[in-house]
Amino acid sequence: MKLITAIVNKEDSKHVCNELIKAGFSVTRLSTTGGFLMAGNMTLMIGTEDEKVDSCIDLIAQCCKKRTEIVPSTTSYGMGVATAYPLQVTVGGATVFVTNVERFEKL
Ligand code: 2BA
Repeated sequence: MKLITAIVNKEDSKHVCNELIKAGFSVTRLSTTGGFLMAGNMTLMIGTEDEKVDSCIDLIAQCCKKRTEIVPSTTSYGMGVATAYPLQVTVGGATVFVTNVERFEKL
């Protein structure tokens, strides 16, 4: 068995969850915050059989779009002189980790 941990954009999370549930996967949704942008995202935990991992990842890929975010950034020239400029960052579709599950119990 594997645990798939997928970090997805908040805007995609409802759609991706609905599709995963329709396809028979069990999903837990956690509200999380990206360390770089400090913006909210969603982390999905999906426990599934090894042979279903690829179809789960394919489904996530179909539902999650890449987005461009503009974040404010600054460059310092020393002596208290700094310039602010917008920085373009590409986020997603999804960041996915697949880990082995040693033991799975429902008690
Ligand atoms: P954030 O940490 O808020 O990162 C948002 C986007 O900012 C990232 O998109 C990436 O394009 C950029 N970024 C992140 N750290 C950067 C850095 N040190 N320098 C320059 N640009 C940087 P994604 O790669 O698609 O990641 C989306 C979210 O997935 C991340 O939000 C974070 O919550 C999570 N994530 C991504 N890689 C991770 C990892 N290796 N471990 C844990 N969480 C990860």
